Amino acid sequence: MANLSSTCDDLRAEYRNILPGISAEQTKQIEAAIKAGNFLEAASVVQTFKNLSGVEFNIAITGEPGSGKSSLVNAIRGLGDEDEGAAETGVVEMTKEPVAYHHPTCPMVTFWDLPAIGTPDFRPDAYLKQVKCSHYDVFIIIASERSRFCHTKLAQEIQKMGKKFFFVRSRVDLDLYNEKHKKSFNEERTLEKIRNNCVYNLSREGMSSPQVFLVSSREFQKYDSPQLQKTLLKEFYNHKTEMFAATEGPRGNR
Ligand SMILES: Nc1nc2c(ncn2[C@@H]2O[C@H](COP(=O)(O)OP(=O)(O)OP(=O)(O)O)[C@@H](O)[C@H]2O)c(=O)[nH]1
Ligand SMILES: [Mg+2]
Repeated sequence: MANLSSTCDDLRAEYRNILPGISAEQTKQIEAAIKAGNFLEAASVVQTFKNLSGVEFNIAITGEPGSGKSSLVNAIRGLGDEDEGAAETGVVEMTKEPVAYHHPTCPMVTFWDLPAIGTPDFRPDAYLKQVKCSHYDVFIIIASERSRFCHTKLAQEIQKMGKKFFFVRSRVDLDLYNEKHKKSFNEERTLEKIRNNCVYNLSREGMSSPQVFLVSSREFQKYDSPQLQKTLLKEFYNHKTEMFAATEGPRGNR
């Protein structure tokens, strides 16, 4: 019991750090939503911040064919793959053009399920132009296997445009399952190995401190999903704050 209030203080301190200005009540709402794996509910709290209801935030999800882009969109929107309004997922190529997904309680945040990079219709050299990359505020690059050159190249191109990317390593539930038969199996160590490998591959190509998240869309509450959601919230918050400064700045100077 004694720890309860200190836990609340820690929680507020953590959120005050990443989302300055939010109240204790809002902190609780955000944390509960993130724990339930409901990013959009958490984002709808941030949405009201600074009264900038018209600020859109566009998150693009990109990666190779079958890497789990649509599954992640569904998981992050709190939907099962067969729920109404869910993105289509499957074992053959599914997503053939950018598709927007939003939510009634948080209409300003849009997830864009992009077609896969590296298919005959979307070759790497023309891909970002084809998917209208300038439209998106941040990118999630998703990879379901060992990092390939294609991912790092994509990350470089996104950085060159002055945009941020987050790297999601998907389907870690399957990686753990595949390693479990080994006598020396240790879940934490396996996850750390995967994480370090992703960071190493991105850093080797010149990206400093890349943000890597290990996620399973099947077990969305586990692994790095809470950190991914908090990072997206922070980006949304910063985006709104920048817009606020841009609209208030000149008037403030008068
Ligand atoms: N076990 C497990 N399977 C996953 C996960 N994410 C995706 N899958 C499965 O992987 C397959 C491909 O997932 P999609 O979400 O359709 O992949 P995508 O990247 O959208 O595919 P395209 O749009 O065709 O490029 C499906 O059978 C999913 O059920 C995960 O985290 N864990
Ligand atoms: Mg898809």
